[in-house]
Amino acid sequence: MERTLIIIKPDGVQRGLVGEIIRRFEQRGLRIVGMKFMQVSRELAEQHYAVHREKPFFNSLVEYITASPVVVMALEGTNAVLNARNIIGATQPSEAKAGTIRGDFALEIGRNLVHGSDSPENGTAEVALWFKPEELISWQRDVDRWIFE
Ligand code: DAT
Ligand code: MG
Repeated sequence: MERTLIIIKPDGVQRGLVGEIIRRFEQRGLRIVGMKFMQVSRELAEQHYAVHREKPFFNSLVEYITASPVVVMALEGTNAVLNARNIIGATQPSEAKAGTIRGDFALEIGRNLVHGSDSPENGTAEVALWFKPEELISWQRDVDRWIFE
């Protein structure tokens, strides 16, 4: 089943939005297969954002994600990547629709609360970058047959 990596960024943790943010993914039906609270190292941040290395905002992105602890989740489900990104909303919060996490809680692109993988391939790669195999649990929920067809 498709997997996506979700990060509740430092602003989400500092603002006490961890429960609210997890709730939205959980309520939608995505299944948690990994979750941890951690301080991100500069190394990991630079690896995670490697595609943005040449961008003018790269440094502030790394500063932001390493500024304070984050919650990282591996979620699984039908079209997990796309469905999670729809829950998160547009990168630029002023363009994010009401009802999305960014549309409901964020104002600025550099404080946009949540990361979600942008393709199934990156979902797989990012889950592998952030989680050791033994930190991921393959399991079934009793309710799965009422969520997955
Ligand atoms: P997303 O987080 O929606 O996947 P992205 O992968 O294009 O967006 O960029 C990663 C992060 O970099 C994004 O959450 C915020 C920041 N960012 C992107 N474009 C930016 C820009 N033009 N100016 C400042 N920060 C930007
Ligand atoms: Mg992205």
